Amino acid sequence: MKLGFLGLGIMGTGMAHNLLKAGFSLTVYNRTASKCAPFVEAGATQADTAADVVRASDITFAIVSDPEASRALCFSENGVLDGISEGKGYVDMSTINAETSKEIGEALTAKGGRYLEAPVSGSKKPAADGTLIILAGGDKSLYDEAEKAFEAMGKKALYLGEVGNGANMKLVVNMIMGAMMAGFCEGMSLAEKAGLSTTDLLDVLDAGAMSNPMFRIKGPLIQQESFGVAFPLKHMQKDMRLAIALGDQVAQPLSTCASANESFKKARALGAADEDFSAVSKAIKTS
Ligand code: NA7
Repeated sequence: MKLGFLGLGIMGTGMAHNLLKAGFSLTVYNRTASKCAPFVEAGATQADTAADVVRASDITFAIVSDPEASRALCFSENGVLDGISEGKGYVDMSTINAETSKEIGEALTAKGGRYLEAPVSGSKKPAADGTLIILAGGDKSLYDEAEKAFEAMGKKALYLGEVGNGANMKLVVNMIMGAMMAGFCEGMSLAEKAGLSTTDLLDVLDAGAMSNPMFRIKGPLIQQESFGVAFPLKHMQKDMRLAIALGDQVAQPLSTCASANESFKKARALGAADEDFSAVSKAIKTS
């Protein structure tokens, strides 16, 4: 089976490498073409356009920034829609809203293509380690055919039904994560300002029912204000924004998420958009 991959950012880099490692024949494209070089070195074929990747592949995977990027990749000249034809599969793994996903799916299926949304839970390290959690919605035959590729990229894949369910599940999961991170950073800052040791706080948290890998991994980075970039803050804020819009649609109050979103917006304004989402700490500490 010939696979294609579009979008070689933080996530796409790990995922495409894992497909190559698993022995798949892979054609790659990235808007900034220079990012394809390491993949060509590792055995991939580089294409000039997204349409060329789709033409060369049975199934094409994509993971780009946000709804605007997913739309641009699909609908622009020489985009995915130009390359799609009867039976070909397209799997968009970006975190986007259900409306965008449906719009892309409908356009592709109208030309005989098959569409699956499959956003992933997990950031840079799980992408590199092949331990992502894949949340799929859409064409079941495509899901079944993509299973071996999902196994190379993730530790768990769920088929959640129609297009929109995968997108919405991902927004719910990330909304919880964003609210958790904002609450965690508030606690770290409060402890520090109240004269407590944040190392002691991390010990206490890790010993009890709130123990979790995110606090364990991000805690020391927040202490050192050395955030790195596993999951860009601008993408987290985009997910909070999209989750709040989903809450509006179904009349679900999201007070905690909306409040956390304000901290992420402030962090963007402070210049932390391209830092890790734990850099929301900067906005919280200066409030
Ligand atoms: P990154 O590292 O910011 O990478 C974003 C990728 O999206 C990168 O390949 C970009 O290409 C590509 N991109 C952005 N805008 C466009 C447009 N308009 N057209 C085509 N390609 C585009 O993000 P992550 O890998 O961390 O995250 C990807 C997704 O997973 C995102 O939805 C997260 O929320 C979860 P570039 O290299 O800039 O040319």
